[in-house]
Amino acid sequence: MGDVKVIGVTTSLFCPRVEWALKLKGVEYEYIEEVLSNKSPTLLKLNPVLKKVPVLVHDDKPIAESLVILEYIDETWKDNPLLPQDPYERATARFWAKFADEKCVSGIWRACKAEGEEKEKAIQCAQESLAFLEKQIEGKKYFGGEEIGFMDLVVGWMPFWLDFMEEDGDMKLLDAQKFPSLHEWAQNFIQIPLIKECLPPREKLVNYFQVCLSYLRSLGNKHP
Ligand SMILES: N[C@@H](CCC(=O)N[C@@H](CS)C(=O)NCC(=O)O)C(=O)O
Repeated sequence: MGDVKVIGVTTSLFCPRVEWALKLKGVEYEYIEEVLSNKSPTLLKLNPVLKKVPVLVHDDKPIAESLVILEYIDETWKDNPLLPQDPYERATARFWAKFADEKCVSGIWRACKAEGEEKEKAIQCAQESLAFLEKQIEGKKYFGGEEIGFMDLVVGWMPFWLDFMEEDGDMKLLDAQKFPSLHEWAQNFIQIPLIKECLPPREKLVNYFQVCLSYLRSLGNKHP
């Protein structure tokens, strides 16, 4: 198994997916909390290119970018596979994971940040992305079928973090009427004990996005 460490921050949407994957595989690891306002020499050494969390360190070898980390974990520890075996299904799962991180995360942030006239348009745009996820989960327990897989971990932040984003961003995105299957998946996902174990205490996220939004709004159009 070797020595496994995860460098993360509690408030990050991208870090728990790494911990969930390790837990699903039964891999023991040490979690090290980073302070992004004053990045540690360790983080700068382990991820000198992007300087972001999460970073996985396996036997002193660092791996950055959460989707890359998930694939590394899946290839290294074979129990409870995250990606399907069939190459086409694997490619499809990767496509949707990339879509969720690139389109949904940024669309939701944009809707959160938008004010005035732009708000409705940004909400509609974010919901168009969620509609694709709704189609993917329709009629299924998990995105990959009967077991938790790659895509569940990738969008696994939604059931918890989105609540706070909706509140601080003064909007409703994951509407149970519009997205019944995604909403049901979210309700169920968050009840799984292994998933709950890696969620931050609620008080850590209260007003967290409000502070992020004030900062992002102060940047104006410099932030996507
Ligand atoms: N694409 C990256 C995104 C990671 C990311 O944005 N991490 C944030 C925390 S949520 C970070 O480290 N930000 C520090 C910075 O941008 O300087 C991944 O999937 O790992």
